[in-house]
Amino acid sequence: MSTNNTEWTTQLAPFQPNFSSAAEPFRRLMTYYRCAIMEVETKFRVLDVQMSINRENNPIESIKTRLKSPESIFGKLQRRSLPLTLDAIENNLFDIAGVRIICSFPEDIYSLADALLRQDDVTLIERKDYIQNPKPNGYRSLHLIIEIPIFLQNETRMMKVEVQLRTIAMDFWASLEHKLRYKKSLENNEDYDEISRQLKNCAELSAILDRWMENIRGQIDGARDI
Ligand code: 0O2
Repeated sequence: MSTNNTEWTTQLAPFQPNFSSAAEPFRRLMTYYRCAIMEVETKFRVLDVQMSINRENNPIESIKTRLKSPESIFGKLQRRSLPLTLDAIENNLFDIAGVRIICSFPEDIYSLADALLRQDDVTLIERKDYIQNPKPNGYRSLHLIIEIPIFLQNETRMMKVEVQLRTIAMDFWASLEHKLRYKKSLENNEDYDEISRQLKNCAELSAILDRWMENIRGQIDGARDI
């Protein structure tokens, strides 16, 4: 077994409590991801303040962040038949650090994403536009996997972060759909197809709402410019 395997196996305190004293490398890696989350959150907070100077409101409604739990990391590695090593985590799981940006309007999503990706120290690894191309169930959001440097005491480390950008309506739908999907009784429910159809209808309604609200903003901005 490689050193990394040993490190990883012993990371998982919930699964291997006897080895918890060797959890340090895993904890250190998680701390780096936490630092990366802070860096990305700050970048968005700066953009929010700067973009609000030229208009009368802020493009960002709220920011949520999360660090993937050891149980989820372990489960994802197993599902993908990947070795239980720190290298496997860093090289294959790009959603350990997650930053979710909730915007007022769809066009704010693209303005913010473009502004972020123009920054010298941000590298785009992957972009999935589920707003232009919603998932079959109706899910909408813009997903970016980016790589950014974190500046530590004696080194600079490149870290990957998943950024999800959504409107309030997209977030409202995704949060409820997530809760309903994980209800244990749902999968075997004979109404599953009907429930899925209704959820998709709700997603379409939320998209209409987004476009409508954006039109209203356009009208208000137009009236102000006259
Ligand atoms: P959590 O707890 O939010 O982190 P991958 O995760 O990379 O193996 P995939 O499908 O390639 O799988 O990733 P993708 O499409 O970028 O989506 C990953 C994340 O987007 C999910 O993370 C959710 O946060 C969100 N998401 C994607 N599809 C849906 C959906 O249909 N409904 C809802 N509510 N959220 C979705 P996690 O790890 O599943 O959950």
